[in-house]
Amino acid sequence: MSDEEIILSELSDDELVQQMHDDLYDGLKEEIEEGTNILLERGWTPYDVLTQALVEGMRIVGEDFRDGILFVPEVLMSANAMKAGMFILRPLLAETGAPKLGKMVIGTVKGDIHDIGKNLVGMMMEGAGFDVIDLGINNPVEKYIEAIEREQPDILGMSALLTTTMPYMKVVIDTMKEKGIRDDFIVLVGGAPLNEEFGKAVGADAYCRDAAVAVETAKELIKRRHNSLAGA
Ligand code: B1M
Repeated sequence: MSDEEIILSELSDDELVQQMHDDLYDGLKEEIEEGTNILLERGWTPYDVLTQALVEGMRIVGEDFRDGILFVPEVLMSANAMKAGMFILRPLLAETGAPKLGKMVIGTVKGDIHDIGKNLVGMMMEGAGFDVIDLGINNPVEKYIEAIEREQPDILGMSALLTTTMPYMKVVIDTMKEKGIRDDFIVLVGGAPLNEEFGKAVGADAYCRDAAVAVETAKELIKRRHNSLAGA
C-alpha cells in the first residue's frame, strides 16, 4: 500500500471518473465496484456511469492494446473489472418498468470470445423493455438457428469484434435464407470493426454502432413491422 493511498469517496466526480479510467486500465475490480457505487450514491444515472466511467475507460484500454502497450492478460483483467461494474448496473438499467416491447436473441459469433459489448447491448435492451436471451460467445450457426426456432424472438442480434469473425454473420443469415425463415426476424449486427456497408452486404436489417443505437433501431424496426402487419 502506498503512502498516498487514494480514497475514492473523497474525490470530486471528475477526479473519480478519471481514477476509474486508471483503475480499469490497471484491472482493479474492487476499485471499479467501489467507484460505480459511489457515483450511483451521488445520484448519477446507471447509464452515465456505464458510458462515462466504464465504456470510456475501456476505449482507452483498447487503444493501448492496439498499440502493443497492453497485452491479453492485462486486458482480461480490465475486462473483468469492467464486468464487475456492469454487474452492479445491470439490474438498475433493467428496472425501468418499461412495457415489454419484444424479444431478442443475441450472441457473439463463432470464433469470437469478446462479450462486453454484446452484454452491454443486452443490458440496454432489457432496460428498454425487451426480453433478452443471451447465447453467450463463440456461437456456431446451429446454435443461432436452434435458439430462434425455439424462442421465436422478434430480433436476432449478432456481435463480432474481430475482422476474422465478422464474415460469419453472413453464414448465419444465409442459412436463415436457405431455411426460408430470414424474413421472420429482424436481424441486427454490431461490433467495433463493422460498419453500415458491411451490415448491408451480409444482409442484416441494420448495423448498430453502439448499444443506444441498437435500442433505437430495435424499437423503430419493431414499430415498422407492426405497422406493416396491421396494414397487411
Ligand atoms: Co480483443 N481485440 N482480442 N480481447 N479486444 C480487439 C477487438 C482489437 C480491436 C484490439 C486491437 O488490436 N486494437 C483486436 C481485433 C483486431 C481486428 O480484428 N482487426 C483484438 C484482438 C486481436 C484479440 C485477440 C486475437 C488477441 C490475441 O489473442 N492475440 C484475441 C481474440 C480472442 C477471440 O475472440 N478469439 C482477443 C482477446 C481479448 C480479451 C479476451 C483479452 C478481451 C475480451 C474480454 C471479453 O470480452 N470478455 C479483449 C478485449 C477486451 C478487447 C478490446 C480491448 C475491447 C473490446 C471491448 O470490450 N470494448 C478491443 C479493442 C477495441 O474494440 N477497440 C479488442 C468495449 C465494448 C463496450 O465495446 O465491444 O465495441 P464493443 O461494443 C460496442 C459496439 O461495438 C456495439 O455496442 C457496444 C456497446 O456500445 N456492439 C453491438 C457490439 N456488439 C453488438 C451487437 C449488436 C449491436 C451493437 O447486436 C445488435
